[in-house]
Amino acid sequence: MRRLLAVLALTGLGLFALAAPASAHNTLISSNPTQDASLEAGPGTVVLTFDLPIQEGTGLNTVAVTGPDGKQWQGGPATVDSNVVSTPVRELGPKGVYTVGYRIVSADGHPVSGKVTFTLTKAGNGTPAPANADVGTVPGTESGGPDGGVPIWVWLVGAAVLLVAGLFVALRTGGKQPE
Ligand SMILES: [Cu+2]
Repeated sequence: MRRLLAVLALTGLGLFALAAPASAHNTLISSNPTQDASLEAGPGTVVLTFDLPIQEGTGLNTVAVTGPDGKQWQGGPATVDSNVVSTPVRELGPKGVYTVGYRIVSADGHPVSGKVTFTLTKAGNGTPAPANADVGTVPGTESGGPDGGVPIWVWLVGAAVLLVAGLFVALRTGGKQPE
């Protein structure tokens, strides 16, 4: 019985070690503007704060501000400072819902995408980014799951391998090996 418990404990530890990296995706913890904010004037800058540092690199991280007119309103490429990614925003135009779509690369190398929306309640005098502006690729068009990480069968196979290994160790150390 103690041996069985040891095997279960080992297996549990192994599963934990396997599962830990999967939960290390960056998570958006705050934004400015906040989700569902109502603004009378454009924010000037969009700031997205994550719980973990973002991997830096040209073109790795993109933030796009799409207006109610479907046009792009970000003023330039996104910049990363540790766990914060920010993007300048042009003076806004039509009132309505603006969507901040982001795609960043997690500390653990996995891409994370999502969006924040806010509402402009008074039309501004701004003009959208020219169609050929270098503002990075527009994120949010790919439809992968919220994870985009390792498929579940990898964890299941890992668990099975650990279980077999645990049983093997238990049998070897059990002193009842078949001759
Ligand atoms: Cu990950």
